[in-house]
Amino acid sequence: MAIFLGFISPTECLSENKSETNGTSNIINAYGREYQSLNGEWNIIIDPNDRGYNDFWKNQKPRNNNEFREYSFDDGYRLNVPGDFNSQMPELKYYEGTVWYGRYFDIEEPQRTDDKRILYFAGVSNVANVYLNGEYIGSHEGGFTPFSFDVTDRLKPSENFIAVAVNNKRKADGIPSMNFDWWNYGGITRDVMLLSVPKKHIVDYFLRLNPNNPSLITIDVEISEPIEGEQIEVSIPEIGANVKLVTNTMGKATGLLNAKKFKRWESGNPKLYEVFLKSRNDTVSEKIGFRTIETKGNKIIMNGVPIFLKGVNLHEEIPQRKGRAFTDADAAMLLHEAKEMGVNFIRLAHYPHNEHIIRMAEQMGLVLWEEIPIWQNIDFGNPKTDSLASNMMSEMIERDKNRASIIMWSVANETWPSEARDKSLLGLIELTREMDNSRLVTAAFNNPYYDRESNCFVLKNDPVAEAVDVIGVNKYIGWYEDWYQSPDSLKWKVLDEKPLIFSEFGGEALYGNHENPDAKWSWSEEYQSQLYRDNLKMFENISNLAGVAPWVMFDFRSPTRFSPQQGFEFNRKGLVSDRGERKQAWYVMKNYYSH
Ligand code: GCB
Repeated sequence: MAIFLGFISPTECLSENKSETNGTSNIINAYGREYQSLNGEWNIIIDPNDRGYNDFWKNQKPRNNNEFREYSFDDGYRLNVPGDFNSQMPELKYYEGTVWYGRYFDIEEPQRTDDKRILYFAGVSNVANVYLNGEYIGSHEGGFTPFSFDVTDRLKPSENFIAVAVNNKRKADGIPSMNFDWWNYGGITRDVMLLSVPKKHIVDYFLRLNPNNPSLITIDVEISEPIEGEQIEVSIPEIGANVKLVTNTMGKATGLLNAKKFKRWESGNPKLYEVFLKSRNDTVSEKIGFRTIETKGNKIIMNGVPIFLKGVNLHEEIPQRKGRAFTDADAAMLLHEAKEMGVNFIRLAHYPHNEHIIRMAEQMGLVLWEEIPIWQNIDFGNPKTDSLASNMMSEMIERDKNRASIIMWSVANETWPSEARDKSLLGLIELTREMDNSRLVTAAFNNPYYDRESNCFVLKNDPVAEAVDVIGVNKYIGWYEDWYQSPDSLKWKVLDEKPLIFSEFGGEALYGNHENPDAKWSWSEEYQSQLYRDNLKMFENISNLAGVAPWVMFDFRSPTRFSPQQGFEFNRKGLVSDRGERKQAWYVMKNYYSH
């Protein structure tokens, strides 16, 4: 008879153990540190009944035939890490539940033998419970931002056993929530690293041009322990600049660096400087760019000059492989295809993308909009959901605040006014500005509406739209909405005192389909490209238009798409097919952007 002891659910496990979580405050620039990669093939156990929370995490000696055990990581399935599980095994295509990942590792001696060892996960979708050598070490919820644990005292020289229970079940109080229009990829989807850092290390820093006086760089630095009086030198050898800062009782220091001689990071001309930060015990360096971003009236101004954002939306999915993107090569494929169309701007939809994409975009001079996965139907007002939203926002800003390419943080996609939503999102906007006053705050709205009397699109009574610096508008005119008037006579007056980005528009087409070109239901390339031409015509009437971003770069997998025209389970609004074929609408946008 099977021994069955009952089990605890992953959610219970998460909340019960939360207080035990000893995740260090997230170290930034993990890739700039000495590390041992824990990527590779991991053993897995698929656990739809959450049986494993009782014991799968215990030390797994390599199988001993005399030992009684009803499960084993050995000799079973294996999955690549990083990588989503849904695209790696046909059995897991639609899976939503727990998968246990387990592996052994010996530790490589770090260069400094008394270093601290930090176990760093760049991203696990969506909830992770982590166990090391038979002990629970912590958990994390949110699939798109990193988390880490100080494991210095828990490691053995060899045969360390790490187990991670990964759960991607959709939840009503989750972010995103029960329904969203992309594949719910689960798994250890990003890099896993064992970092080596000095015991007292530089854990966090933020350098940006001072918005009030852009000939100065404002610097905030934090060391891992609250030591007062520690000196930190920040230098940029290329221009002979340096400054010495001293920490306060919390281990934090602030200062200014003269930035008169700097070349700015510009879209298309992305100057980056190697910046060194040196404390008594630690040195870290990273390439950082400097630019200003602000709004003046209804314009977006970068480095003092108005910029029109020629954009596109991008999911973190490799169309040809039909799975999550996670490598530098993936990033190159996605970004180069976007750049080919002539864009200077990418909206990273609908969640923080991996650092490879963001850093490469920065090197390529592409301007970015980054957002958290608040996507319709969020359980605003639920304290658990609201605190999850704040965590996600903070973790995104923590990780990416030194990236000059990011000019906007977005708090939400397509949410409608209500007391609870307004309170949550206004709170998030405030948090964002507190953490980073050197960027703009935005959100994507689908509630502007056509007012027949004035033949005009308007948006009224939305306090969140009033609060953001830049308003994003998602409208599928010619697709989900019919044209109310001819495109060139349709007017827009949506918060026209501030900049507006048309953050989504488009329609579906199956590459190579030229049948019934005038009919929407045909999914023809002709219909899609005409829809693009019409929208571009309408844009001429939007006085505060500061940028556009078609939905979307590539056809992408979505379980909410059911029609045969779509080839099932694909959103076909891509300008490029899932096999890399450019549709007619791609050329319409290429032409628009070349002027
Ligand atoms: C939207 C959403 C986006 C969807 C898109 C669509 O408004 O923001 O995530 O995929 O529409 O194709 O319907």
